[in-house]
Amino acid sequence: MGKQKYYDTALKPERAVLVGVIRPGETQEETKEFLDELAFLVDTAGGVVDRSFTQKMLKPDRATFVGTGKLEEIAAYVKSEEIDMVVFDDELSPSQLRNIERELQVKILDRSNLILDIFAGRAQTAQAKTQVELAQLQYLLPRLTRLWTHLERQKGGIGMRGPGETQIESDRRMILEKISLLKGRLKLIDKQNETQRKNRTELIRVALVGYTNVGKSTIMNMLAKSEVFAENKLFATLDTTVRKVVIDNLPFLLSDTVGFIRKLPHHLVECFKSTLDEVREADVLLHVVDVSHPNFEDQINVVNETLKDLGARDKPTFMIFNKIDAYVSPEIDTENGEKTTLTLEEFERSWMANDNAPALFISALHKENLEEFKQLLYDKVVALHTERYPYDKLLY
Ligand SMILES: Nc1nc2c(ncn2[C@@H]2O[C@H](COP(=O)(O)OP(=O)(O)OP(=O)(O)O)[C@@H](O)[C@H]2O)c(=O)[nH]1
Ligand SMILES: [Mg+2]
Repeated sequence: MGKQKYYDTALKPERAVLVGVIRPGETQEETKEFLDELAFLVDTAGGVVDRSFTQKMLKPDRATFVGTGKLEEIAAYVKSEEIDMVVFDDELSPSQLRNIERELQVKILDRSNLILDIFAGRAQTAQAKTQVELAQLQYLLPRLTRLWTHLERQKGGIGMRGPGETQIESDRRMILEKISLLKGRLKLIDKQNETQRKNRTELIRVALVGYTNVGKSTIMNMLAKSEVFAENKLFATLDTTVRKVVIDNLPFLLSDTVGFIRKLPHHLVECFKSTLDEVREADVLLHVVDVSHPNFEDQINVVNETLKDLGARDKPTFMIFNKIDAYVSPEIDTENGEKTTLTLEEFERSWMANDNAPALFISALHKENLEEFKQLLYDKVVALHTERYPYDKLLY
């Protein structure tokens, strides 16, 4: 049964329709970016996006997320085009989910659910698996009465990986018991990890942080000459990897962690807090940005907010603008003759002038500005080490 479901999914990708609400003040471009990101999530989960529906609203409808007219339109489309699932760009409340399911009669996923599903497919270590399972059960608990979980159980596919069918069918109490069991297991793993971390406190710790898919693992591999899994999919990395890096005989620890994304389900953030201990306890953060992404400035804000949540916003931070090789030069707007965006040089100048967040522009893929990057790390690590161990003779 377990094998069967992956086989089915691989054979015929599920076709999805996306639904998003356009809030007041949101530009067309922003809406497009948000839905593109949702489409990328569906793609990462193994589905194919057929089309998307949007509706301008002050805020999502309490009962049905979009208006009933729009929902009918979606229902008709889903039926005539034989769509497998409808994916909403926000977390649906249990009652919204029920109402929409009743109307659409097809598998409904929301953004949280989709992210959880991708995480479930990616989790490798006992810690990550336990964290994701815990988040999934917490998400599931208020939403036990779902139509499609019964319909789709035989077929499997997106949204069906993870805790498995038995829990879905079982009553609340069983789920609650499982939640407390998983929490206990996580506490134990945390304790073991804490001991491990304590054993290597003498080295300066640098953490790579940033939005998902910006190139953190690629940078890790470049600096540590390691083989951390990197690919053009969202959330390629779930577990934190720590490597010892040596630049000019100067050793320090570099960690690579899970990427952030807007509207990350809060259960998941909670459950992944211990994975992010490495970030919380780091001496320096390298905030990696994909400068070739049209929305990179929003992504910077999302990362800063998440860092604030983690209590890691005040750490010394370097902004590492990656993928300069793929930066799209601005076009001239034909209407007013103005440039649509800044040139890379203009961006560089404005960021370099900001003393609070020292910045560096690189391409990890083409190893551009790699020497400057290493020098920056070297200087910072030496400074921190000297500050912490004034009498220590370093190897350098
Ligand atoms: N063009 C270009 N692509 C890059 C560069 N650095 C990384 N990439 C590509 O960006 C994609 C994502 O890279 P990863 O290193 O997996 O990114 P990540 O930040 O670790 O992503 P997650 O672990 O999913 O959060 C891969 O396809 C990389 O090859 C770069 O400098 N230029
Ligand atoms: Mg990664």
